[in-house]
Amino acid sequence: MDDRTYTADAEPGETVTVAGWVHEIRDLGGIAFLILRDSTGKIQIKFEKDEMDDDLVETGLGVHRESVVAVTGDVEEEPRAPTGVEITPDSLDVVAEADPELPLDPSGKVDADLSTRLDNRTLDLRKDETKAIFEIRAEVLRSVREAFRNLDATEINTPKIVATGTEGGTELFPITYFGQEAFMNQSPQLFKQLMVGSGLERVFEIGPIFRAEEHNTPRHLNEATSIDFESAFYDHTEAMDACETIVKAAYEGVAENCQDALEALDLQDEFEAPEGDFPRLTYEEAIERINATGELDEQLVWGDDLPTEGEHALGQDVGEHYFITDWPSEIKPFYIKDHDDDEQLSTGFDMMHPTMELVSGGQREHRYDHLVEGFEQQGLDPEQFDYYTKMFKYGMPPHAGWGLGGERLVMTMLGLGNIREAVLFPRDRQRLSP
Ligand code: AMO
Repeated sequence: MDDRTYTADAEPGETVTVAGWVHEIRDLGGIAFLILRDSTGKIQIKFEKDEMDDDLVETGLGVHRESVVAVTGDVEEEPRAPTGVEITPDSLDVVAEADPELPLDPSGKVDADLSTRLDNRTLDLRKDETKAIFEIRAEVLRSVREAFRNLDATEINTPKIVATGTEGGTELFPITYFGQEAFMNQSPQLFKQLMVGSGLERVFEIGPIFRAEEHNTPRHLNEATSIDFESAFYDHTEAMDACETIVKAAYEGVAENCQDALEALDLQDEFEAPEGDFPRLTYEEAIERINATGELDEQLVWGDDLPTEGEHALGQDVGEHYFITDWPSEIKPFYIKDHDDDEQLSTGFDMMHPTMELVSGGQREHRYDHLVEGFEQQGLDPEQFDYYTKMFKYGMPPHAGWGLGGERLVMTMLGLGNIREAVLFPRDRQRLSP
């Protein structure tokens, strides 16, 4: 049973047992301090060498940094201690001794490169700044879930082992499934669409997506967390409204509930939840504005996908979250619906942070004949997707939705230089373990 007192709860006048990691030992001669750290903070343990049991002093001051210890003693007020209180120990147990050779320094005094940190995440997460990222990530997911519930969306979980891909054939991870070829799912796209025709109507999912892309960049992962939304009877503009609501809710949750974590990252002054409506630019306006910046060597023409430098130039120009709407149909996937009055133009949209794309979405093609035609045009065999298309024959309402990259949301919110900072154990070209 965990009957210890958290360091943050130790009050003067009490006798407590605290337990945690040895953060630091400061030996000043006649007096020495052991700084003990737990998930709530740090507390000073005082050793007055001449007045205390020799064994206790020897054990307490001889223990290696990052060992786990349990200390019982009286809590006293001490204005000079970092937290204003200290403990005079009656007993100290070394619960788990740490090797003196640490692969990285959790006190943060010695910097470690990202690769060393990722190889030793347990130690890395003893640092306040690293821990703060994951506390904020958890709050993002919590507040997003709450905001989805406020939109009357039901949380779903869909298979990650699938028979076919949806987001382009080259980015699939094949696996063997009882002697049959299968794949890790790239997106819950088709499953979430099937749910809008069910009695659930409006759904969301937070789960892993797998992309076998070759990119080894600071903003791509091979396993990412997708925050997906889909709603019956929504068009693309209503889906964009929902997207804005969810992203703002994530920021607001962090602003309200993560002050300590923001301080650990030194972001308490600059962190701001976006206000006002996100501007909505058409694709055509976007390429005109990118061309006008003069940042690209070659001018973009209608039908081009936006290169990364183009996204950056436009992001700097716009300076806040924004949408790009009305993309050319030919560069959006088969499931995105075209505008009724112009087949060249799709209802697909992207939502952008000034530095990168966060979301793709759109209204979906819900008419059976058009959908099957779309598969054929993209060179996909509609037969293979029969489980999906056939449900469009039994009453599939118009619908729209989107997918938001969870790690990109955290990365852009905190200004992290590398998406891997926002993942406990990232999967990329080099990393399959830990
Ligand atoms: P898309 O492929 O654009 O759309 O993915 C949606 C969002 O997911 C994030 N994302 C990634 N993040 C990190 N590493 C990756 N390799 C990666 N790939 C994607 C991005 C991206 O904007 N089915 C559609 C969504 C929909 O229409 O509902 C889809 O998957 O932030």
